[in-house]
Amino acid sequence: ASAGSFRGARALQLTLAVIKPDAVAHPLILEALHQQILENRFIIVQSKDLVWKRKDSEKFYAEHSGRFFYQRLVEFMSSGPMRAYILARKDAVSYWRELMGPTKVYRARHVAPGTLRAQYGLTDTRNTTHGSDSIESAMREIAFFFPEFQAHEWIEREEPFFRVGL
Ligand code: IDP
Repeated sequence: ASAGSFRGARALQLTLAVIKPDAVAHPLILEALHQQILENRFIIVQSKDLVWKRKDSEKFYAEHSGRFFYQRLVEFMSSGPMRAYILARKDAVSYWRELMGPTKVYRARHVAPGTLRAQYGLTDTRNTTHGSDSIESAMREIAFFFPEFQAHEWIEREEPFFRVGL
């Protein structure tokens, strides 16, 4: 078979996944979330631990400025270490969003009890994980967290047979 017919290759996609400070603060929860990434057969392209300054938090969540939870959110996201991942998988963007569950933890517990936020989230703000909501957001957010990562180069050099959703 030609390289282009490699099973599943055409649907391989990149996404940004982040384990937020509430979950990184608990080693067992961090480990459980990491295991979920592996068990769901994501390829970990890159990962790193980092701490945001308040201005990073404000910039990343600028679209929410003015919302009632904005101050709480930016303070929380700059309150301690996070772990960020560039993940690759078939339908990575929607698959990770499904796994995380709804934004609001109380709602997640009712409608999607098996999801990461339902299982490990503390509050609507401290909801354990972030995931890009579209391919376009994924590219922007990957660049925000991993400015040195060259998505196009990775696709061409490392995975020449994959057509990542770009
Ligand atoms: P998402 O993280 O599921 O994409 P967004 O609406 O983009 O959801 O919100 C970004 C983050 O802001 C959420 O993950 C959560 O931490 C926080 N947030 C969103 N809505 C609320 C709320 O109603 N109360 C408190 N925090 C919220």
